[in-house]
Amino acid sequence: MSFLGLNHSVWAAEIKRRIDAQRRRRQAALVAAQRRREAAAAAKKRREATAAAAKKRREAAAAARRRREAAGTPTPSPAPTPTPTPVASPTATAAPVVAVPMPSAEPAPSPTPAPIVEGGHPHEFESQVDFSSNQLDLQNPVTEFFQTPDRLEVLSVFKRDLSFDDGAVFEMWSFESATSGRGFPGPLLRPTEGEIFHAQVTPSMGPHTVHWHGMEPDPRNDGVGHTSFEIGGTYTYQWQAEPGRPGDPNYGAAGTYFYHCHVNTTLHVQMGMLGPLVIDPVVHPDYPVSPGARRVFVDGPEYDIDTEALLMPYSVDPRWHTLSHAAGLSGEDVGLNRFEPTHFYPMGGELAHRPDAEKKVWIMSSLRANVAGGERKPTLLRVLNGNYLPIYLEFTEEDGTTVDMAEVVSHDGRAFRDTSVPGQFSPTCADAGYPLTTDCLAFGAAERYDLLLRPPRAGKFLLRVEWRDWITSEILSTRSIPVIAS
Ligand SMILES: [Cu+2]
Repeated sequence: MSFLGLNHSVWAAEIKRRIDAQRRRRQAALVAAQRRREAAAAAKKRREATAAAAKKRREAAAAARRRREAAGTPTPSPAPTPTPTPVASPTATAAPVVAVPMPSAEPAPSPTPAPIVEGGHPHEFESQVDFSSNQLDLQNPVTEFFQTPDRLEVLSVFKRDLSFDDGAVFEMWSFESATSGRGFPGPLLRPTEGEIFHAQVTPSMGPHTVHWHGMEPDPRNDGVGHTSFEIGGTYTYQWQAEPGRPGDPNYGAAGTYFYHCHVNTTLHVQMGMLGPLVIDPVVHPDYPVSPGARRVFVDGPEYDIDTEALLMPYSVDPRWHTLSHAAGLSGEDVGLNRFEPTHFYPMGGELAHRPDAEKKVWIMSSLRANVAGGERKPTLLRVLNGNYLPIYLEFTEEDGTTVDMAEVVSHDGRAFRDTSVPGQFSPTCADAGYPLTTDCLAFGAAERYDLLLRPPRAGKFLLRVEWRDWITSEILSTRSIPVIAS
């Protein structure tokens, strides 16, 4: 008897060899797991000892300071901490086209930084590692090097049941601004390049953080709970988006981003703690903007402000929406490795016409797009993958025939340019003669793309959104959004 060309006794010996090998591997894995557990326990002990030592050092330093002060020894008096004035006014949320005056056709210079002012308190941490390891939950951290902001947002956190457009109701946690109301996704934040941006965050039901995904400020202001502090009271995040320079791929931050909480991140983001962040470009004299239009980046294409839209595919695993703030953080298994969504939503709509957030959820039911070659500038669609599944988009006729009508102009805040001649002016791909036009787009969690829509004629098209399984690519859900071209 033979099986796959082997006779029976050889095959039986082979099976025994494989079973033995499997048993040895399993045994080795068990031993390795035990060693890992022991090492983790030892590391935890070391961390606790380090934290206790750091706390003692801080207490000793504070006691010494008090003694010095009591003895009247002159100590350098700390500068008073500037208090930010909340600007809960339209200037904080409206996004005017800001024409930044430029003295010449030279590349846009960064604004002259104001003199550095220390935060008004002694440095308590010996190194970045010390800082990262030993201040996990601070109630009211101090903003170091505090500057006067050009734009200030005031954010807090809410929890409420929200009903979606299929009638499903979920407990959601998200951000609200001074003027936004309590809806989902969080309010649009929209600074311009070069502005000093402040977000004064007071998260109720904390601790939480705000991470500025893709902006890369310094660690204190990056809002990653694991490498800096978590906020229980109030903290003012501070950063400045870098101004772009025409033809230079190495400068500029204009584009589509998002912000999200970075505490127990997997859960908190799914619960709704995210919102869109758009950085608008500075206006360069060589690249003025037409009335009613903006540029995607400093020398990028102009688009129509009125029809500019956001599409943020999102999905819900209802089981996750019954979990508590710190579920899974103490080593218990609450199943955050299993994301099994059953509800799928194309969040978003026209940015200039978002309904009152108290109308709860903001879901794209249709999309207006300006016909290619018409008088109006093209429509810009900003896409942001706000869930954990890969997304596939397709533009089609009503009968399903695909239509090349989306020009991809930038990705994750970076312009697509022709950089084939290093050191020379790098035009956009369209200006270099090869616009990146497509009928489809595939993108993963947290990715952003900026698409200029160029429907070939007036009429109705479809934008199909597919949520796919991240391993098998099986289509889990589909939504078709009418695209009305005029
Ligand atoms: Cu959070």
